[in-house]
Amino acid sequence: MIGSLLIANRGEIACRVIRTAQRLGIRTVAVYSDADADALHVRMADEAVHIGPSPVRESYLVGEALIAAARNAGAEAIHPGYGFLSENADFAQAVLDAGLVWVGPKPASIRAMGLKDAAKKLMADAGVPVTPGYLGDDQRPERLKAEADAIGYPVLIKAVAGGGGKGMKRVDAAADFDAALASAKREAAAAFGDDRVLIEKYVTRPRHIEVQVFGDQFGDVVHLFERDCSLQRRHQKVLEEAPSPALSAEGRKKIGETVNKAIAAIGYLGVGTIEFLWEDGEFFFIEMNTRLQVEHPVTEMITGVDLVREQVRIAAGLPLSFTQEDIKFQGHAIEVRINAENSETFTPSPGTISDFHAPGGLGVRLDSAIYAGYSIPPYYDSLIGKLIVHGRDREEAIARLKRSLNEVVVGGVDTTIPLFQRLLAEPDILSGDYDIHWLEKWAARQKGDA
Ligand code: MV4
Repeated sequence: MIGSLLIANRGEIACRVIRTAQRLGIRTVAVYSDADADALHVRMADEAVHIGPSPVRESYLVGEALIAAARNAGAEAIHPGYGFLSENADFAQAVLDAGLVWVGPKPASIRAMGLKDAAKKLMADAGVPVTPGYLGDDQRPERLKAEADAIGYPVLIKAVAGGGGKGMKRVDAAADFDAALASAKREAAAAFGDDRVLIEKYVTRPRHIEVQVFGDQFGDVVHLFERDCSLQRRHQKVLEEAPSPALSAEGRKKIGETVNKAIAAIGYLGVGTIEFLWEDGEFFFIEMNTRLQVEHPVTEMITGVDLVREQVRIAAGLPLSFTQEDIKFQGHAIEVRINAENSETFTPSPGTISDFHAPGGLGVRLDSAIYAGYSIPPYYDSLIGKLIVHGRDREEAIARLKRSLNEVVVGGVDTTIPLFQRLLAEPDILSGDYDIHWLEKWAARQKGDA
């Protein structure tokens, strides 16, 4: 088992990883930038190493500084958290080359899933349904146009090196294709240094369903059911829940069997999330994330599995703690992301937390890294914390969420708490009847009504 772990991240996810590591008796080493000298993750860890100035490019994104910090502190493993370098194959390789344990998938898997055409091909070959389209072997504009015409409009042009909504262009008619292709390639070259694109049939009103998966060194694969992440705005998830209110038991069984087949086929190691579009009972692979995700706690709450403990065990070469047959889920969990933002305009609201009170009670969890007197630095994302609730069913989870939102106190900055209080009065949210466009339409209506 790993004896010491450096957490190459900050904020609530660093605190969350430290909690599990300390419970397992692992010595924890935090890293911090100038702005994070007084941050909670620094206080919680057994040790802390300063890695540089506040801007991420001079601290949390500097792989060499993170590896040097691990060496100097005698940490034998590195956990990347999410974001930052968590899906950077070169960093993962550098960690391994430095003789350290990488708590994450193999660099080759990170690389393979980073290119959307290769990922789609791998999945299609493993029998996973993928969105109909053209993978772009031939990038000549006339070929891409001909393929788009054959697929039928609307289509999506997607950057091969893109992801998470970056590098996507919807085209509604043939006449618009050439201009859209030119700008998609320009943007992809600028953003990713790779202007290759693929073409897909546009799925008009899907839900975003993602399945948590695990693979160990012995080829065992299990899934931990799905999360519904459809409530999002500009590709920023706002509310996530598990299980999805849209999936029937047979739908859940079907998608679970599909992902286990896929993960076995690609020889996946570690924790991963496979993202699908779900529409009218059909699902299509869109991309795979090779990191622990922000919303992982809803899966933990319905399965009782500590995903970070499993990550650490897999990285230490131990087998998974359970088989697929062992895994059942109980009840329903919902997460809301509490950001230091104005809940009407979604604009960041940095500042000092003047007052803070965390909600409690059965089935209530707040993963946060703030405290009264803490100043939210402007260099990083505005996430204050994730409020996660669990109930025996969705209704009980919603009742707990409503009450917890009334209990939590964050003074001194605007937060998205009022947004969730408004959303939980909406019939579509209470019934779970929403797709990926619902929130943006609702927010536009709110503005229109204002
Ligand atoms: C799509 C799609 C519709 N049709 N692909 C957005 C980011 C990445 N996860 C893929 N995404 C989409 N791909 C086809 N063929 C709609 C989206 C999409 C989306 C997907 C999931 C969650 C939120 C989304 C918001 C906008 C667009």
